Amino acid sequence: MTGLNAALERRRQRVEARLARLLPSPDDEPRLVNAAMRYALTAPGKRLRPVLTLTTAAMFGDRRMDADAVLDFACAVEMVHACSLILDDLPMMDDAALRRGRETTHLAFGESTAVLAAFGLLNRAFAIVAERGAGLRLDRYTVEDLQHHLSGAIGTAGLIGGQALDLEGRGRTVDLERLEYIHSHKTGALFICAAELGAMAADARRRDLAAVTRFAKNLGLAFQITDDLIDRDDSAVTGKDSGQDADHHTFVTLLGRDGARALASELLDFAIGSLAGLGRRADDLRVLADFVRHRRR
Ligand code: GRG
Repeated sequence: MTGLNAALERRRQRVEARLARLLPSPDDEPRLVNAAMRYALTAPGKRLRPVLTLTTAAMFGDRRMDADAVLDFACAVEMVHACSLILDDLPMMDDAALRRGRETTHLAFGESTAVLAAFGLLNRAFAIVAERGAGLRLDRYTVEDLQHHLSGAIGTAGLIGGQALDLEGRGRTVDLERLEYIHSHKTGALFICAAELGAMAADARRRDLAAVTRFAKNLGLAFQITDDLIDRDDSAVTGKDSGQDADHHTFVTLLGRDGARALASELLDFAIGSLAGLGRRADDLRVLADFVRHRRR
């Protein structure tokens, strides 16, 4: 993918090659749900969140690190993301027709199968963290810490909470503070979790973990703002319906395009600033921040 350096691109490809292998076979029952899980998960996404997991792990991991387990954690994060996309696209939520350049999962498989596939992916993600976490040899964290971070990121203090307030705010006036709250939860929480899982799986020092958390918090919010900026772009490039945000407040409707771009840029500068104590080890994170700054899809 353009904008990633060779190391990041390699990580993206490792995720791409692994994802489908972690799912139940499409030949096994329930075939339709298994097929829908595969359809949603393997659709051509950017894989930014799992790349973030692999990158923070690479920054802190030594020879003892279980690289295969970390890859599976990264894929588990992508499963949670794919689950959230299926649910977000449903008629009772965003009612979207196009995602990642394809029909949304509920249009391809029907709503009930799509909902079951979403929960199938979520459940699989937790199973992977439990299975793979059991083999980690960490001094500073436990497998329960990893599970706790993941469930916290998804719950009412994370994606679910952000989505709930987003839906509540439709058709109403939402101020900037509220919008930041919504998106730092709806979108930001999984970026934070992705970065933290990698750092924890590499047994990073608490101080380094805190720097990574600050980086991911700012990156996640900036990512959402750039998402709002490209919402009206050509769906042939973005792979999703354009103008999907037309009926609700976004950073662009509140700040204008220039204001939104300036805020995204400021957040990305903060994100990069959080890495000051990590030196050259954090260079790949700096590249990821620049990828978000310039992305068109
Ligand atoms: C139970 C996991 C779970 C969630 C329930 C539906 C919901 C609560 C939350 C919705 C979260 C959501 C879909 C936020 C939007 C985040 C966003 C900007 C998505 C687009 O991400 P990209 O551009 O997509 O990384 P690709 O396709 O490249 O992966």
